[in-house]
Amino acid sequence: MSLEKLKKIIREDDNFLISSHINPDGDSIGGMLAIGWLLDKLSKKNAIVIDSAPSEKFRYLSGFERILKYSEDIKLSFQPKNLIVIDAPNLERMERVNLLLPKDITIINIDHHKSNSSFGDINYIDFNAGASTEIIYDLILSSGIPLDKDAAEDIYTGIVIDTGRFRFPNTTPKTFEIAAKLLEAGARTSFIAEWLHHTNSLETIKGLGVLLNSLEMNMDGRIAFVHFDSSYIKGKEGAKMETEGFVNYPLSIEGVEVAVLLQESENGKIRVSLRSKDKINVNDVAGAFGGGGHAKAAGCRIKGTISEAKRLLLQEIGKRIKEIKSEELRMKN
Ligand SMILES: [Mn+2]
Repeated sequence: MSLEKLKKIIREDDNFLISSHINPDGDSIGGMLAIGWLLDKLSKKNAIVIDSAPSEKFRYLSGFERILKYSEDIKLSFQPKNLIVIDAPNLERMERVNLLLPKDITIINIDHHKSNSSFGDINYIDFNAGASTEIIYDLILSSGIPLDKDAAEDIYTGIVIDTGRFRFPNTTPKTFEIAAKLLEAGARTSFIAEWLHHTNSLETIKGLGVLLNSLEMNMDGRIAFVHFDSSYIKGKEGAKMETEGFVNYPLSIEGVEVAVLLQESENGKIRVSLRSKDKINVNDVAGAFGGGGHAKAAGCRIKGTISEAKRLLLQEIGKRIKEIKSEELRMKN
């Protein structure tokens, strides 16, 4: 139903602003670029704007340089009539991009987050999709425009990132079917695997060393905290590292249920990445601080210092760990 509405608006209307959540991941970036690609093919005016700069790791995607970082003096060459938000559970997650929206803008919400609040005028949501780009694949397919290498790589990147390289349970037969079509369409799947997951800069590897040195275990080894101070992030080496995937190292420790990566950012806020093995829903934890994401991967921002953020998170995660522990005790007795 909403697919028909979405197809109609894309075919008949114009002036599309494309955005996603702050700190966009590969699914957000691939998704925004794939939508931009489709709108270009349909000769529609479109611009991609996000609150924070995208990771350079995704610069192999065609059109990467089209992604604009929000600034107060940003000027679009057209007045947006439609907003397409990809991979964001609510509009607040776009942060300052909200300032660009005229009152009467039509909001199109494309997402797969279970926490999505259906905030759009058109909601094209599939909770069973492994990635937002899986949903966009269906949209492109139904538009009749043949996929090329560029669009195929946008979509493939979203899938690879959000399914943890076809590892998470959100990977379905359809995920593999789509991936096969993308490979046929020219996506460089080997290159993407090598580049995204087996290539690191020297600064990244050194940064990982620094991060792992900050490791702190809590609640009998169930929660692992790691953090970066702003002085390291801003420093000569820290500024050049890519932190994507770092949080998976503490998560991989046997017995750990939740891993938390904290990074001091400019505005007095701590950027928090949360990962869970499977017992704790970190989307709920992030939600307690106004953030969101998925049950096993979520993020939020907390005002204050690293240690204040840790204390608050420990309370929030700790009470969930206690529930698991009492459940385990019950099972034993
Ligand atoms: Mn996603």
